[in-house]
Amino acid sequence: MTEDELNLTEIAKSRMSVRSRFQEIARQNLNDKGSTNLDSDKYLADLLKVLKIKSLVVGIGGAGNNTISRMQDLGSKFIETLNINTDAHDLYYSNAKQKVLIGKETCSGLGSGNDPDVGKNAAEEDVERLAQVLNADVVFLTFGLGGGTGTGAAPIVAREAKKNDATVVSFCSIPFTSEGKERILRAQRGLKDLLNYTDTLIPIPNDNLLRFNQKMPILTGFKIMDEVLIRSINEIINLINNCGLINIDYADVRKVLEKKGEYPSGLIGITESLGEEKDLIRKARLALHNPLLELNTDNVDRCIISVTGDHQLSLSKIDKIVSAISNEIPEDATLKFGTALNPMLGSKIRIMALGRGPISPYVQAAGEESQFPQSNLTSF
Ligand SMILES: Nc1nc2c(ncn2[C@@H]2O[C@H](COP(=O)(O)OP(=O)(O)OP(=O)(O)O)[C@@H](O)[C@H]2O)c(=O)[nH]1
Ligand SMILES: [Mg+2]
Repeated sequence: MTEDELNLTEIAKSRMSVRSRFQEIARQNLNDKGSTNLDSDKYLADLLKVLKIKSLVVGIGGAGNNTISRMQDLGSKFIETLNINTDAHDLYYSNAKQKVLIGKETCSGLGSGNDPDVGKNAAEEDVERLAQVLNADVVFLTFGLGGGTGTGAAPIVAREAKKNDATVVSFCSIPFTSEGKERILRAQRGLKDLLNYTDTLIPIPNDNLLRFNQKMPILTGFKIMDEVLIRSINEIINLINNCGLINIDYADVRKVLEKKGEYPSGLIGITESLGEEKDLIRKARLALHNPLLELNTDNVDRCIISVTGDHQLSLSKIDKIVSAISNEIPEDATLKFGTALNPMLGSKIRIMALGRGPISPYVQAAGEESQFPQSNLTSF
């Protein structure tokens, strides 16, 4: 490897944000007049080597660690994953690519004992190690609110990722009402601590899973929740990695994920249709009005629609999907759509709506320190 290539590899791996990596390459490619050699292929080739957007998916606490393990089991081999826990047993049996045991002094590897203050102190104890490993442009956090580790440590992890200039996207579950009032109160406090450090914040109330089946055993509920979280994260990462191939670029994705306003917002929904007209329209609307999230879509100010299908995906079908969604959001919202090919989907068409603006009623309640909404268990 030449000295030049070595330097590029180091820049690509470095903790610099994608914008700083861009600037560094511009600085290294000066022409005789001392200005950046923007038009040369060498400059463009160097840029491509260092501009790959780095995503990292982080599971915190027992629930988060389980989600990541399932993600790896389901074959997301190319995704960088990191598990963080105070509980050595849980961490050992999880299968993230990287692991960090936090709070050796505070918890001795035995967990937080359901105490978010202990979870928080454990993360603070290892804050330097966390800062080292939280090295990505987009950091996804996943955890269950209501215990001690996820609830207490997630805001510290989010804070450190933001210090490294990452866009932070958090997915968390709100405990089942049946788990008791104390867990709900802890969840509320954890959510409030997160507000300042996360760009997109998507809490998913476990109770909403009961709308599908009220007799569902709790472990089945957790499994379904894990799958919802994994699909959401996978689809956003696909969108980031496929940028350039379709009509959406990373700047569009970043704008949708970035925080705007007092509270972090976020909407995501993924559905699949066999392509018959009525079903396409119904599934497009369902992606926007994700029944698990209870969001008011009148507040969408930016929206990305991604449509994936096989090579026969027609323009008219894409048009139906985009129209169905654009009719449901404010006229002045910025809307972008893109398509991707995935022959594995067969005759199915996958629709993802990703939006900025709608604030979860759970985030609102946490910010205002009022009670969480009561989930009504109407079936779909
Ligand atoms: N999706 C999912 N949620 C879970 C799972 N296990 C627990 N939960 C939910 O996550 C919440 C927090 O639980 P844990 O993740 O076990 O708690 P923790 O963050 O490890 O905290 P401590 O064990 O108290 O230190 C629970 O109240 C449940 O609502 C799981 O396997 N998957
Ligand atoms: Mg635990």
